[in-house]
Amino acid sequence: MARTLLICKPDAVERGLVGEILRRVEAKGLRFSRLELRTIDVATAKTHYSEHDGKPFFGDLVDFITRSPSLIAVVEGPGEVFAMVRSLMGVTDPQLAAPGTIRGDLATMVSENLVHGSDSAASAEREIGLFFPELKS
Ligand code: 3AN
Repeated sequence: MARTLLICKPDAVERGLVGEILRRVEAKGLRFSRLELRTIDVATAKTHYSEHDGKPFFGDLVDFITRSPSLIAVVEGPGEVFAMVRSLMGVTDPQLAAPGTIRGDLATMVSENLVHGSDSAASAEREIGLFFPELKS
């Protein structure tokens, strides 16, 4: 069984869409081994988004992800579970995301695109270790 990290970001919690998002992941056949509602602190947010450090939207991104609680999930499933979660999410920009995906159906702006999912098996392990140090492999 493989695992990946999924974050329902502050906009998802504020808009009351956590149930809808988790329902889609669960209906696919994936399972949650950890679910935690937590306001992400600034240091963790900066580490998590370090690949975007220096880009014009970095400050806004950190402000956004730390503004209110997120629902942080460890998702388990067979094979490339990170890729299954990413395909349920749709592409980064909700204006381009296909209907049927979380972002395609439920969001309109790249700055408030509801969810984060690890983009590789290696990123998944790194991110699970960042948010849940006790689960480090
Ligand atoms: P994804 O979340 O699909 O993995 P990344 O890692 O490229 O996408 O981007 C992380 C987050 O940064 C996005 N979810 C989005 O909120 C924000 N972001 C990415 N590109 C832009 C952009 N051009 N303008 C504003 N925010 C952006």
